[in-house]
Amino acid sequence: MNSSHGNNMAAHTAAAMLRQAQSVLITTHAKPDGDAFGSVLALSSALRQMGKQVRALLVPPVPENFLTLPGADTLEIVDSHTQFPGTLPGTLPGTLPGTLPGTLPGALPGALPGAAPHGNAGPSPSVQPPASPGGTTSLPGVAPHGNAGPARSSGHLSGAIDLLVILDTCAWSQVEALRPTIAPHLARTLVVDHHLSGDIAAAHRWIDGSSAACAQMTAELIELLDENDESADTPATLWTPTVCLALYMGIATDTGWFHYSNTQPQTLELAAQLLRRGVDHADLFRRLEQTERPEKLALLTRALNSLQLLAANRVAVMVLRPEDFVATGAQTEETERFVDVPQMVQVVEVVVLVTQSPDDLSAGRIRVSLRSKPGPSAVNVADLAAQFGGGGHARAAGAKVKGDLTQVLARVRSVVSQVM
Ligand SMILES: [Mn+2]
Repeated sequence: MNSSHGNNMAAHTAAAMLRQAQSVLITTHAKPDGDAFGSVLALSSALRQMGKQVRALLVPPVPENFLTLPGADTLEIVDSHTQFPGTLPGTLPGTLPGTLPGTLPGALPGALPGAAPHGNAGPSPSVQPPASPGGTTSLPGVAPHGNAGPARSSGHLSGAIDLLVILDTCAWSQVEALRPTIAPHLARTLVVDHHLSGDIAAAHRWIDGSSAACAQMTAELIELLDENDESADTPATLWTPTVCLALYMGIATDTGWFHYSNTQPQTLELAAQLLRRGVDHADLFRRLEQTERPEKLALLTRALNSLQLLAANRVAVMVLRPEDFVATGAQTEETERFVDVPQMVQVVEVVVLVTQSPDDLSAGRIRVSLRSKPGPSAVNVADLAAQFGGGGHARAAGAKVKGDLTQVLARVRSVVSQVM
């Protein structure tokens, strides 16, 4: 890990930055998973509760079932086919901790009408954005998603953005669509992440590789913001049903509903706290985990038919080809969790899924997903993924590889068998 990408602050410093910012842009990695989505939803919702102006941007694809969660209609989905402006309008308040320049190069002259005054470190009353006739968004390339009603409070930022927040990733490859928007503003960008590898040289980085989920870190921030929110007349103001459900979504999905090795005492303590605050665990499970289409089951059948056991049955390799997607009508993203299935076999230590959907084919890539079981002889699949130009966690990693499917498959078999 490069020193310019590791942790450089504590939770309370990150919370102080959030507290001082009046308008915040929050995003996460493309194709947000439950942790990314839950973290963005929880933090954006909590900051709005504090009266801040917030835009929360998601880079698609975003699973449809996520969009049924309360508060999801405040999030904006970026149109990745539209070019973003290289800079964000507005001026810097100059009140954030650290050394920030007074004015952004390339910023539009002056703040737009309705911009909140800055320099006030305390909580401010909710700033009403100026009316936007007939439109809900002012940033090109962003549209509110259509199936959960119009975005309520997003897209109305008055023009000045104090702080950019990137959650659950520190890698440019995962926020490529927003790179032109973010890159000029790294001096006022805060990364909150539980992945150790990354290359976004944001000035402010709270990175905790020991945390089970970004949502667990987000909960710590919300706890600190809640404690310090002098505007709160009752305790737990920020712990609304929307915030609690979103945080629970994040920690539950990133821990495989609390069965992965990353599950910590703190994770379960947070889960207990969120249940006490009213989260309906069974309802959330059904919303998130029991909404698949029959086409996915047909694709899983094909994946399992392709399964080969190598290295004395300790390695399971599955492959999905473009024709498997065509024959079943399944979508690229419907391979989610397939790689977990062969782990039900006792002797299987490592599972690899090599996928090339029609989308992958036209993008000229092959996706390699790797999983390993915990234990004294656990294989670090992040190291294996690195051999294919990818990365991830020790137990769950992946890579996108250029080349011919047959050749990549042969190389995967060889690399994985060698470490067993
Ligand atoms: Mn995560």
